[in-house]
Amino acid sequence: MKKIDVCLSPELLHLYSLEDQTVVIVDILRATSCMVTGIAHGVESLIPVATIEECKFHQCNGLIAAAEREGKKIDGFEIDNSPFSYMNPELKGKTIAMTTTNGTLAITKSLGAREILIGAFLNISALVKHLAAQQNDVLVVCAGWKGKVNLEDTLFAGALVHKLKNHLKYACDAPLLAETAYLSARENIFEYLKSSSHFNRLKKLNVMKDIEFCLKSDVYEVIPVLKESKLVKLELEEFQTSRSVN
Ligand code: 3SL
Repeated sequence: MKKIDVCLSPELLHLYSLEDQTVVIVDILRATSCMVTGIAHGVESLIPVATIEECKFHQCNGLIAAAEREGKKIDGFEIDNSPFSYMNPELKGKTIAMTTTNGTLAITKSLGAREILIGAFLNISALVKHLAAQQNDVLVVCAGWKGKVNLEDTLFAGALVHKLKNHLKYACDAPLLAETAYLSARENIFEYLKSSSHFNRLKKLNVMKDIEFCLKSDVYEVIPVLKESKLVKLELEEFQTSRSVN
């Protein structure tokens, strides 16, 4: 049976071997929720980069650029880190360079993986179908906050582990821990997160509607996948293989 593991912070990635794994990057509030939303609304591709300088470089070469630090848009860039900004019809067919505090960094730190997928509550069922059908072990990489563990990414990892229970066995205690947290939170994840750090950071920035949206399940069926440094929509044939199994 294939295995599932959870890396609770990118700082722990050195403990995992990535090369045979399908890695799912998770930054529920809000980077991976933005990525799923953008691709679902017709953005052609997203180039995730770790630094503001790299993002600026792409912008100077003609791309639209999204840059966030501490939850706020950086001056001089076009897009902030709200999923609603990625619904803009003007972004259809465009490639966007993107840097965020933790989400894009988690992607660049996972680059040795066999496959990199983007996960959020917004696309969780599509992801479960795909992961159940594909052949690799799965590693869920939680973006956390500046190297520390956060609750919302852990809860999502736990949801994924729980929904894949019949297909993947736990590689260590982290999946069990995440699943236990999810099972105690699942009746009302919004309430459960009220005392968490990033919830309160974003509350101060008056983006409660972003939090509410990012916690919705199955709004979209798309799965962004990293291909040649760009996040694009997972092709229909690849996705259909997984859907026929379930
Ligand atoms: O850390 C990140 O990558 C961001 O998602 C943080 S925020 O939600 O924009 O504050």
